[in-house]
Amino acid sequence: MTENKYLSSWIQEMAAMTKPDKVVWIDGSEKQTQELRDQACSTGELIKLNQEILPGCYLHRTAVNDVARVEARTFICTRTKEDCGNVNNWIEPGECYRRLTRLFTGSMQGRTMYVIPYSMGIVGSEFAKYGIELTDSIYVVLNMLIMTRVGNDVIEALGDSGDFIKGLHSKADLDENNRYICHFPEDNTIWSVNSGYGGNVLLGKKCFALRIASYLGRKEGWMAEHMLILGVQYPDGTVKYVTGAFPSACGKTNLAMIIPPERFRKLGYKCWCVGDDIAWLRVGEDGRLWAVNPENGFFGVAPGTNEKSNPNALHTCMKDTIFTNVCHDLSDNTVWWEGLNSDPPANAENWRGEPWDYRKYDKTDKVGTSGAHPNSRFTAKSKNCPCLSPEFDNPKGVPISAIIFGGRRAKTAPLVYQSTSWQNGTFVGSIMASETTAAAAGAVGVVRRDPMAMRPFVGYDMGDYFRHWLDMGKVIKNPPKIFHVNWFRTDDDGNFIWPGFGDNFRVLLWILARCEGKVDADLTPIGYVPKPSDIDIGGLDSVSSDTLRDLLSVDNASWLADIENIKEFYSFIGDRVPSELTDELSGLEKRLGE
Ligand code: GTP
Ligand code: SPV
Ligand code: MN
Repeated sequence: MTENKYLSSWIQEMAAMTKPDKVVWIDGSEKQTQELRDQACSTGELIKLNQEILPGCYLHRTAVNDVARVEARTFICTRTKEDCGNVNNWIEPGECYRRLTRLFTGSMQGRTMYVIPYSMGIVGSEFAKYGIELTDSIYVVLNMLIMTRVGNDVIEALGDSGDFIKGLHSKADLDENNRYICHFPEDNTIWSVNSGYGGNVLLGKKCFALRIASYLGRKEGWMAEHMLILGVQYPDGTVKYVTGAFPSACGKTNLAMIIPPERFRKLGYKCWCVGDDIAWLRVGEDGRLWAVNPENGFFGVAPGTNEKSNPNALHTCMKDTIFTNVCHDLSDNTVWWEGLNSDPPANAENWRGEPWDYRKYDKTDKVGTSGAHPNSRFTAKSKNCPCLSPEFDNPKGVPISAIIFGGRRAKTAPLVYQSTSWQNGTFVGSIMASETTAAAAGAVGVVRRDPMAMRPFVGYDMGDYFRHWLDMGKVIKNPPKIFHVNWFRTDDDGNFIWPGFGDNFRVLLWILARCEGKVDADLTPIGYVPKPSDIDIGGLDSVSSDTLRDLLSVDNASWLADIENIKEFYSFIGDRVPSELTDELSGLEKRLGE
């Protein structure tokens, strides 16, 4: 099927180990894709949904113990432990290959091995990178067909080169005690076994486009980041682009598809989505930072998505979509999730496939009682997004004016603030913290430090990663300005104070005005904070000017309390944390104490 000798000998070797009954090449054609969907429906792997209401849509349920990324089972297998760093899990590569070889041996017996040639980025473009994923899961094939650019043209573009990422995945027996998501950055290799869930198995996404790509980016002088890319169009037609790094399930997809409040729409503002999860960033000939979204689809969080919070996402997933672990409405064979509307289906099956009684829903036990799993997802085509940027297919990407970091912080972080320089902005990213969410296995709602929203996704030592950010700052002549936002501040009863979603546009306007030098700000110990009168809250009844003042306030005491935790985190990362950042930390501590 291929004349590329690197490719054919690797596939032979992997097939000799996993022993599939047959090997099938995925060509990206609609005919083959439909045959696979039909086959998956015949075995129950997919459920065909109501094709009149949801054309091209299917439902999939994962195993009950396999519903999120598993960070504890994710490994970066560099030759030396130092290159992996303390934040990542490490297994010596030889030992890891041996351990996983035992698990992969014969794991595809009685199954088909699918060969998926895919591209991250536009096939044939300067910045595209290619991968081959071998998998025994039709669900993985169908998701990769949406999330990446798949087909024979990838094989053609690859030619006789050995420069591709070798991904091997087997569901094996979904044994969670032997689940491994392993990366070998020095070998361009990813091995994933005993899972069938999203980020663990769609190897183009977090495994390649972040973990392996961040490693390559450092080597080659570019950056792979957990960032959305968004264009803001002004009434005069100019478009400014921003990227945003928020931890998993902290609002990237929502911000990426934002619709400005009506008042701004009437004035002629409009927003465009370039990407919702991953950005590859390079320095352009003009000395600015340019961003490309290497993906071709969205693997978005379903719960909370509705006509009001994110109409663009809702419309995107009304056709050609695979839903994973949502609630199945049996009355009309459609889907439902918490936060879709206030009308839960009476005749339904929950994400586990059991009869579901919405009256027993208990907010304190979402996993146990909800219709949809809190980390249930839709896999939908970028092309179906109503606000997809006209630049989506531009292989050069888009020039970035601002980088926005953010997280879920009930207290401490103000609605928005601006760093004072690239170095200070790198520091702001490095001390990011957020309450954990259902996107990864483990406790939810615990504050943890998550630098640049990349804690689970850096393919090498975190200190070296900070150094790479600082180094990049030296070669970007006109660097983006760096900001931090927090949409999640709560009152004493735990309610969000800021309305969020579309109203976040008001903060974006301040951010872009700062980039253009068009608006003043107050310098505080943490950076520049807006003067309350400069955030346009016109038409926003739920936010009084007092509330806004509160949202923008910097409480020195709670920041000082955070300093100890940051110091502990820096020392956990180890001695590769650049001295520029420890200096920034001392500077912050000193300013807070004055
Ligand atoms: P990953 O796909 O896991 O990387 O997540 P993401 O960063 O794309 O998060 P997403 O946009 O899917 O949002 C996750 C959850 O946060 C959803 O339940 C949203 O409804 C909620 N959310 C998003 N934006 C806001 C906001 O501005 N305010 C509030 N209160 N909630 C928000
Ligand atoms: C995330 O967890 O950040 C996601 C979903 O985007 S996954 O693809 O599972 O990583
Ligand atoms: Mn993500």
